[in-house]
This record gives sequence, structure tokens and C-alpha cells, in this order.
Amino acid sequence: MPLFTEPQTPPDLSPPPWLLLPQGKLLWWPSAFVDQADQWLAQLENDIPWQQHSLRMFGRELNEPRLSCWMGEQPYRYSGKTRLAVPWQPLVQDIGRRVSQICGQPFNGVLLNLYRYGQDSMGWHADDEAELGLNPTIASVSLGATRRFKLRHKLGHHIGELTELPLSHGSLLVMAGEMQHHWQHALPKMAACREPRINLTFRWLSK
Ligand SMILES: O=C(O)CCC(=O)C(=O)O
Ligand SMILES: [Mn+2]
Repeated sequence: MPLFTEPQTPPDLSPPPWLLLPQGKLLWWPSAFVDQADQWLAQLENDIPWQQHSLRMFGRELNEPRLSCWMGEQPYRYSGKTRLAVPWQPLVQDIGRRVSQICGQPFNGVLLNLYRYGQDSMGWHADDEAELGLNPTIASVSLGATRRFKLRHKLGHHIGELTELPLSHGSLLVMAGEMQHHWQHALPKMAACREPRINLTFRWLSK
């Protein structure tokens, strides 16, 4: 028996500080849920009623390049469509409570997204629907394949240096402050990626 054992690295239990950007702030915590991530991914892949939705673009109805599910307490209107809410599932509610504790904010809905492979993606946009309120806190949990999350200031790249974050299995990203007024985000295609990714973006909708 050795008298002394190697010092253990304490688990990373407290959130990192907010990253302050010009006109917005971010909390990026890559290891937030690494211990639970495998189990959450397996369960959500199976248990969520994933739906294919369409988008109206250039006068045509096109399938969104991902599957999704709006879950929570009330309908959500975005991209010109109204999405009825699927009732909370206990696991999703549990994840939401943990995320709320970290952000110090309540959430009453979550958009779950399933990117089946690297060809699934999300174009440039801001989460700026009126019912999200003035400066919404949007909290995003990522599971599965690491994908690139891109950010750009609406006035151009010279405003913000930060343009891309790798969102890995078990990570948490929170966008807050004036972010949705001044910045857009996107999840580009990644041809080489063959693994699925699930993303949960928790939101608060005014009644
Ligand atoms: O998949 C992501 O990380 C982002 C998804 C997103 O921005 C959205 O659904 O509004
Ligand atoms: Mn978004």
C-alpha cells in the first residue's frame, strides 16, 4: 500500500465565468453534464416523438434539415409556424431543472433538435421571437456528435472575435443579455460527421 496516493483532480463542479462579448454574454461549460450525457442521449433518441417539420423558403415548402420536438407548457410560434407543445417528459424536465439552477432562470419550454448526421444543420438566425421577451436567456445542452456552433455579430466580424465554439457531448452553452438583438448563430453542415447529435434549447415564453 503506498503511503501517499496521487492527488485527485477535483471534479469540475462550478460553472465557469460568463464570457462578455460586445452586446451579449455567453456561458460555455464543456463538462457540465459529461457524467449523465451517455444515458441522456440513449434515452432521448428513443423516447422523444421526433417530428419532421417544413420551412417556407423562396415560396416553397422544404423539409427542415433536422428533426425536432417542441416540449413544454404552451405553443411556440417561430419561422411563421405555430408549434403545439408536447407535454413535459420527466427526464427533460429534470435536465431543465438542473440547467435552471445553473443559470438562475426558469424555463417553461424546450426545443429539442435531432441532427441525424453531418448533413443536418441550422442556418443563420437569432432567437428573437416577441414571446421570448426583451433579453432572453437561451440555454442549450448538447449530446452526441460534436458540432461547430457559429456566432456572428450583425454588424460584421470585426465587432466580435469569437466566431465558433465546438459543442461537445454533455456541454452547456447559455446565451444571455442583448445577444439575440445583436448576434446571430448557426450550426453548419459537417460532411465528415456520421454520428447523431441531440440539442435541447431551453427557453422562457411569456404567457
Ligand atoms: O443546435 C444548436 O446548437 C442550435 C439550435 C438553435 O439555434 C435553435 O434551434 O434555435
Ligand atoms: Mn437558435
